[in-house]
Amino acid sequence: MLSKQYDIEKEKYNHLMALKNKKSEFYNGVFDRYENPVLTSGHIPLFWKYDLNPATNPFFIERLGVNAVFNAGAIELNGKFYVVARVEGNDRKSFFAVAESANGIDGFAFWDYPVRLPDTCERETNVYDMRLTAHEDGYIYGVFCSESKDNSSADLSAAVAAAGIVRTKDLKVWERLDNLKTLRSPQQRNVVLHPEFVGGNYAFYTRPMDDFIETGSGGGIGFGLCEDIEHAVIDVETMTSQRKYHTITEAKNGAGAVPIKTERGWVHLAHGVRNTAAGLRYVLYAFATDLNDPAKVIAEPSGLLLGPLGEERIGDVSNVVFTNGAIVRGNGDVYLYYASSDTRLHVATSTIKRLVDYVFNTPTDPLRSVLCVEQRCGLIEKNLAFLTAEKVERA
Ligand code: M1P
Repeated sequence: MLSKQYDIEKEKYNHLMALKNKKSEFYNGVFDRYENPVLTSGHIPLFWKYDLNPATNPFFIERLGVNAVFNAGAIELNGKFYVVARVEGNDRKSFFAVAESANGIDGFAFWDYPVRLPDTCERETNVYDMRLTAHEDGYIYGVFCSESKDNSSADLSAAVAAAGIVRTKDLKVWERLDNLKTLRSPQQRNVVLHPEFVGGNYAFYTRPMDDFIETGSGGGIGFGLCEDIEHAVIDVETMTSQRKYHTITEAKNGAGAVPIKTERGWVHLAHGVRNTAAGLRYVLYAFATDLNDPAKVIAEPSGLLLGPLGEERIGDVSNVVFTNGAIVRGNGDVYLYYASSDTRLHVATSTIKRLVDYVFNTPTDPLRSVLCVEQRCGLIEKNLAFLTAEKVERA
């Protein structure tokens, strides 16, 4: 017979699953935030964590706990919203799990089993942050970080990050392809496959790194082409969105969701990292690239688009928001899935029209305080004149 505690824990789980999400009071005109996260460790089915048989688990002890559910790739299939979340066990190893929802803002339920990735890389210790690209070749590709121990270093924590590639048609059967090789960059993380062929080639956004943590000479988000997706090799990586001194991308940046195609250009939602006395701060930002040349930046709004707010600031790695997935519906609605502080997953909703307005009409960063003041004074002057004129009209 099931333990009484099972009923208590099941009740808590059911309550969480039934929670309706509401827009929060946050306003910036670009996107809406929601009161509740869409996925947390509490959304993990009990049968993933407990041995439910009292004969082998008399104290109803959690045998395989889950620490966090966060960074998720996202895709719409047959009208339903799917995320492939990063689930981190209490053992610190991450894996992927599919959760689905009818409306994209609440009711996300995990499938019975996590994703069983084909085990083709013997040294791979950890996998995380899958970006899902519905490519024009007909496959859904999952590009993720494949992490292995760096045996060439005496440092126990030294690791090597590479981009693993899988493909599927249904999120159930996954075919593993060769990891991406970038001939000029020793490490890669935050790699995203572009959804269309570029000059007949597969195109990747990369993030060249000298080291596992530091990007070093890696100047920002790279872009490279390869002919063969099954054995993907990139030689030259050109720079798209570059890191800049005293901006939100100073320490590093990385591609996030798959770029969104709009009439004006590809809209990119990425993350930028700066260093502070309290550690690294991760925020989301946006930029646009040319429709015919997806590496060429054509609009760069100043500063952050979405930063950690309230409880989002706190977690396993505090002061972090991170995205690796968005869903764009046929009607132009955008569902941006972002995680906070490497702990839980949220949604923010917007529309293509609003994102395009934000990306193309937000002033760029003039990069110096004195110029930022001028920029702001220009806005104030314009508004005060407008308010004066309005008053006259209303009188
Ligand atoms: O801990 C914050 C994020 O750190 C990494 O991002 P980046 O490679 O840009 O530093 C990733 O490991 C990501 O999963 C994590 O959320």
